[in-house]
Amino acid sequence: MATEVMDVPREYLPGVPDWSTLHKPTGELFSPVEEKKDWARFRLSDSQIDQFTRDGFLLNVPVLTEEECDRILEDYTYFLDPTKRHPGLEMMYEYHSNQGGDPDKVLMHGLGQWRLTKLFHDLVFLPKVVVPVSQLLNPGGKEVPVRFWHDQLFAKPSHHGGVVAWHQDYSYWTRTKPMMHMTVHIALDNQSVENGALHYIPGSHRWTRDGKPLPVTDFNFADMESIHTILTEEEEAAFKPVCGQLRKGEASFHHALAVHGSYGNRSDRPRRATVLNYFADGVCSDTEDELLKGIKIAKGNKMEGQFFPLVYDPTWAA
Ligand SMILES: O=C(O)CCC(=O)C(=O)O
Repeated sequence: MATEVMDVPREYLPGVPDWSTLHKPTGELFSPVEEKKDWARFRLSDSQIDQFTRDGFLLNVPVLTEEECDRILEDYTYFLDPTKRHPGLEMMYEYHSNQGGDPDKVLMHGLGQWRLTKLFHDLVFLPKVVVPVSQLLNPGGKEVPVRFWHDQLFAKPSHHGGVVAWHQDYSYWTRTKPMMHMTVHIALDNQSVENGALHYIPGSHRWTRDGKPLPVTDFNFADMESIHTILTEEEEAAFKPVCGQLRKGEASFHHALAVHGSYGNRSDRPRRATVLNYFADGVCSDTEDELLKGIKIAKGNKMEGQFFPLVYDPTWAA
């Protein structure tokens, strides 16, 4: 991969910028941090870090205002409204208008929206997100430099949202090593039991098989309880879901092995979320195949370059 310095957006098609070519915020969503000392404002407290270490997730961290969510939801229509498709939609790594395929249980799922709009691009660099990720990737230890892996959209329309089956994120990411990954789930609507909030299993970030994550039990996320076919008796006994109940603009941070999932949307309002996935600088490709659509990095080589920007380095705050 060529140079790391990407400070000019390049066009994908005439007039359609590919925002992945810009490795800093545009300023559209938030004002960039100017002074070293200002990064400290975004740090989590020790008790938040302890909670994450104990449970494998941290809930209800405010990262966006309602107004910022509303602006992002306008961009969201490019993915939900067939009359408003964004030019260059094919830059996305994946786009499923209904991942499970059942027309009565719609789940829109996409990856790669950061390449399409300034707001989704800037979200990747949000200090309220990247500083905590740096802290949580090495809780109790030294903060680490953080790179962006990919983003995701999950939307469930009112009354017939599909489920997202219980899973550990790293089960889908073993093509990158070592496991030093983190997920940030941002609610763009208030989440409740009724509208298909994300749920988490406390302590499940310690569930492995010979040092590896649990195997994937459903690639389409559609069979909610399929994970139970592979759990031990002890894991079954500890399987006590906690509902995130995130408010609009709040985030949850979850460990790459934390089991999480969400039920259908029984309410009369949509449930839309945007998700950011990161890893510690130094994580390498473990495959000669594509890592994401059209993107390859030779096995054993560091994940970096256009698609995996450095989003935070603790030395920026030192
Ligand atoms: O939005 C959902 O229901 C699923 C989200 C998810 O799997 C995640 O945030 O990692």
